[in-house]
Amino acid sequence: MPLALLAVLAVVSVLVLAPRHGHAQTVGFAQVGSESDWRRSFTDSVMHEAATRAIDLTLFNADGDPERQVAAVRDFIRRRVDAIVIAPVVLSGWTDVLEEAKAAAIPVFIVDRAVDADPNLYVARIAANFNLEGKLAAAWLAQESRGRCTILELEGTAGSAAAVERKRGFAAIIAEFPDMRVVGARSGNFTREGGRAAMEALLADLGTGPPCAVFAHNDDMMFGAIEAMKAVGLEPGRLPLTVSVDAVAPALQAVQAGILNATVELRSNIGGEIFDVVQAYLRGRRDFPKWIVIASDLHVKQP
Ligand code: GZL
Repeated sequence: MPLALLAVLAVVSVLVLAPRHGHAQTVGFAQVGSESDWRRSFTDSVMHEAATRAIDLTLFNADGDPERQVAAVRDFIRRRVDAIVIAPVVLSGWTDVLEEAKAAAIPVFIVDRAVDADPNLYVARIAANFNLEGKLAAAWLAQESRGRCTILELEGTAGSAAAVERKRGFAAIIAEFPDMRVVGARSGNFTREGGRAAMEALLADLGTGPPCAVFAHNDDMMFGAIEAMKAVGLEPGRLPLTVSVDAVAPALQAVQAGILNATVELRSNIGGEIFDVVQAYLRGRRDFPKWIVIASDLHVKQP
């Protein structure tokens, strides 16, 4: 191939790959925290994908504090990043800062959880269907218990979309079975320690014999609950039955060991889906669905 043609191709390829404006795309990512195995895997996925795409990513870890998270988004606006990605700790308190981002013409993408705000204030939400996750967990338990079960429920962070919708979906299914009911519920804030403390309190309050089942809004709380159940002589996976959400690697191991009976998968490796949407928007695409759903799947012991 003539040298001149090679030179032209080289120049064209650089121009095509070069980010808009000639500088690396800058993205501010306001993350919930680092409360669970799933969360840490999700952060890793986003950071890895940004590095792969030469995106200049600023990660803010809110450590579960909604006010700090909103303040971080305001800082991203002040710094005029090209795009803002938010995994909101809780549903409430987002309208003002999202309006400020819109006024600054900085696109916002909601990921993982959800906000109670006008959908016109963000480009799209890339997240799983938490309500379906709760329904999948309840449907499995209804089948496993033949529709007769007293249940203890470990709830996630109060006011978070994941906790609200998992609880709502679970309740919708067990309402179809007159002999299934939640006899105790407490928040473990999506952490292992929170799950253990909540389970200790629920077992103490229960007084009577062991519950038929425990439903935890995430695997980390279930791991703590399993510690608490074993400490009082219960055999999680046999009595009580155990079902949770996330399907992190240790949970899949516990499923195969028969200690956790089922876990609903929540994909954490969604950094690629997120930046596909962000970069398509920055290149000019505008026809995104408001909710890009990440699939959820139920995992039980494999033969
Ligand atoms: C759900 C996510 C939840 C996980 C927990 O998308 O927000 O938060 O289920 C994490 O492990 O703490």
